[in-house]
Amino acid sequence: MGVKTRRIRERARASEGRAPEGGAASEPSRKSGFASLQKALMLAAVALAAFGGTFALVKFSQSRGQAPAARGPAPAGMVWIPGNEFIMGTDEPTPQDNEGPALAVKVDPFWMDRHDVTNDEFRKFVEATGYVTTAEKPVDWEEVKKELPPGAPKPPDEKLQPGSLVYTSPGHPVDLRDMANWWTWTNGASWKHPQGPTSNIDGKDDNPVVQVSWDDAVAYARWAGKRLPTEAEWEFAARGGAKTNTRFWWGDEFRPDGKYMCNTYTGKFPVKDTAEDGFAGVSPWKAFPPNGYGLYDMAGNVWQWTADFYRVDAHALDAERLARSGDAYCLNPKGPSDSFDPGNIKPDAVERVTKGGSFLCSVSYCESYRPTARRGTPPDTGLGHIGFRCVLTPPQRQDASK
Ligand SMILES: [Ca+2]
Repeated sequence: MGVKTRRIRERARASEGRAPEGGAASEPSRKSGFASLQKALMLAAVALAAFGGTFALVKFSQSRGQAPAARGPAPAGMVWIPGNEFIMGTDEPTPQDNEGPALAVKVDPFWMDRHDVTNDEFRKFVEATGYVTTAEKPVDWEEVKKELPPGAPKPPDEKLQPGSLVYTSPGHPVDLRDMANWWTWTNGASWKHPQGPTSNIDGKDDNPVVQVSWDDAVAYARWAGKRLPTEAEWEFAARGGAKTNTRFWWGDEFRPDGKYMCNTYTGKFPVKDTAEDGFAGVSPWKAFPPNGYGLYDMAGNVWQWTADFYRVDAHALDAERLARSGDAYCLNPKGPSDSFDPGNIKPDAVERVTKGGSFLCSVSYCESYRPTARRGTPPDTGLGHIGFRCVLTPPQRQDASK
């Protein structure tokens, strides 16, 4: 077991046994009680069915010489991700202590949306189905209570109206451990009004849809006949087929030849976004170069929901299972069967993995536009910097799994 693995496991055990001390989690990843309460002020509609808890291991030799899958014609708006072995996670120093240890993984081929689901695409889904997103529904306190410790006080009624969390710059340096310093519960915020009721998405058809919960993303994917990617599929695709892992998908330099490769927060977070990369906030999907697979925005712009449950120690647990098995890699891992985040008020509250970072990520904060970066977010929580894209399993894989 590596040093990092041991550290994560020790931290997990300590948290399970007693309340974590101040240094238990890496500072940027800790959530204050207030922030967690705000996050919990949304419907706790937890869908556990899709991808929970399975984990497949195979002998290295068993898949050698496997014939490449016949892919058929490309579905509209999707690109072919060939699948292969790769190193998931990293042993390098990272701002948050949840990305290691590095793990040998193999994913099978799949189709992936070329870009995040846009406002225009999500509008078509809503018009076709009449779907109402999480943020557009009143908050059910009886459901929210299930995500909070016993005895948590009921918020005032005005906080239980439809709404979501909106980013607001405090305009001055703040404690980065407390996300409540820049996220504000805003009645009337939704995918149609991402910054609150007076905002809109007019002229932003090509922007990724935001303020969508995991439940909303799953509903869209099912309507589209697709699914959310696993964390492993997402991370493999984010590498763009590069032969070696680098800090960013395009290399180790954040700005090669001075060029911005993705939409991040420029300036000192969260004081002032200087928009040196051209955007303070969400950008349209073609604004920055695609990776080697032709995928746009696999770094920055908006975080992307994945299917997996989030555990801070997920990679460590997988590494231990892999070591016990004696196998060479994990095949198509689908994440843990539950959630664990010691930075939360309720460490076992359900969270799903988000990947890719956003326009709010910066060198001075979380640097989460790296492929290995990961975060846990409650599935009933939409935010102004979280969107999603879908994947599709080729028919021959679907047939093979029957
Ligand atoms: Ca930017």
